[in-house]
Amino acid sequence: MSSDIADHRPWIAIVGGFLGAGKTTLILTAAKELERRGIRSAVILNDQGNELVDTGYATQNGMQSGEVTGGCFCCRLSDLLRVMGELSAHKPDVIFAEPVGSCTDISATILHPLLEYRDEFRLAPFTVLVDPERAKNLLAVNADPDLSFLFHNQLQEADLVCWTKSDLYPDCPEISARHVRQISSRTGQGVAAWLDEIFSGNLRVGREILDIDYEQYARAEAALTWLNLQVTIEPRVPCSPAMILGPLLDHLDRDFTANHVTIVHLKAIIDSPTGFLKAAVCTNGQKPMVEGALDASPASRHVLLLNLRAVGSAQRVKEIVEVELGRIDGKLTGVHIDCFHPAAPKPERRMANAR
Ligand SMILES: Nc1nc2c(ncn2[C@@H]2O[C@H](COP(=O)(O)OP(=O)(O)O)[C@@H](O)[C@H]2O)c(=O)[nH]1
Ligand SMILES: [Mg+2]
Repeated sequence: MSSDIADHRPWIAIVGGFLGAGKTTLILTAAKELERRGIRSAVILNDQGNELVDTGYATQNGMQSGEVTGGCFCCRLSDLLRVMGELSAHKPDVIFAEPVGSCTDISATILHPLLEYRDEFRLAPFTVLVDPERAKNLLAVNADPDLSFLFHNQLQEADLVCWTKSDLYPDCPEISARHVRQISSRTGQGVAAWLDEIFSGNLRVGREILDIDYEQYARAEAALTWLNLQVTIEPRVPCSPAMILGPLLDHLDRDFTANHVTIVHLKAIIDSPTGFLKAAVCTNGQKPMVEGALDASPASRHVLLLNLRAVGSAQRVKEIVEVELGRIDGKLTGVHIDCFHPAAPKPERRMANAR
């Protein structure tokens, strides 16, 4: 980290990468590492919809957070600047920002516009995280063309690429990125070194500006379905959060697979007076990765947030979720489901000629 103690401008560190790559997990792990060094951080989460599992998770981890919702950072640049300003009031040294996992063209629409605010903020190089297993699928010749388009563009504009989940995948496919690292948020491998590198000032910020076809970009994003759900559940018989979340995720996975809906990232967080639980899968048939109080005592009230990103029809996805909610044995209140295909990206600003 810069040793210039007279410089009070917070760092803005944008951590991108495909859905489920490990962005939120890395940001929370990095924040803990920075805290150990006496460095204060905050995070800005971003989504096309409201009711974000990531924000719930960041808050559960005690992290100061802000949100830009209803569109990606590039389409909501003024909101991003406003939230950066709001968080700055708490005097963080670092503000991490996590763009939507299907988003690309970040260099032209976010990094270069933000560089104009260098009097207020220091911009770190743009890190793009890559899950090696996802990369293997999306680099294959028979990959889904829409997902593969988004993935390739994300890789191309990275200032720094980090392979994630090295505890699970010690080997990574060959790619042509200039700066590559390997990290695991689970074991901490590479996290401190990554932080040292992005705050060293040695890497150029926004090195690559994409030459991207916005019609193809819009089609690729619209092939995805987004579902954000919030509901309060009062089970007929008090039960633990795991007893609600486990069967619900199992049934959703089974129904999506039977209906040819491809899960890209399904994550849920359930908050109960006896504890909270988070579970996520990044593909159909995957055993959920679970964090939190698996052994929490039974409770009579649970608040569930669920975010799904999938390939398939929004209407079908919503029907399946509604059927599975109806199977929960208890009273459901405050049900709010937002389900849609993302709208075409329309950046507030695009600096195509910045170099
Ligand atoms: N084993 C392992 N799992 C990880 C690691 N980082 C993230 N994950 C899991 O990968 C899933 C997606 O992570 P998340 O941070 O939500 O991805 P995002 O969509 O890019 O923000 C979650 O279930 C995480 O627990 C890691 O380093 N090792
Ligand atoms: Mg996330």
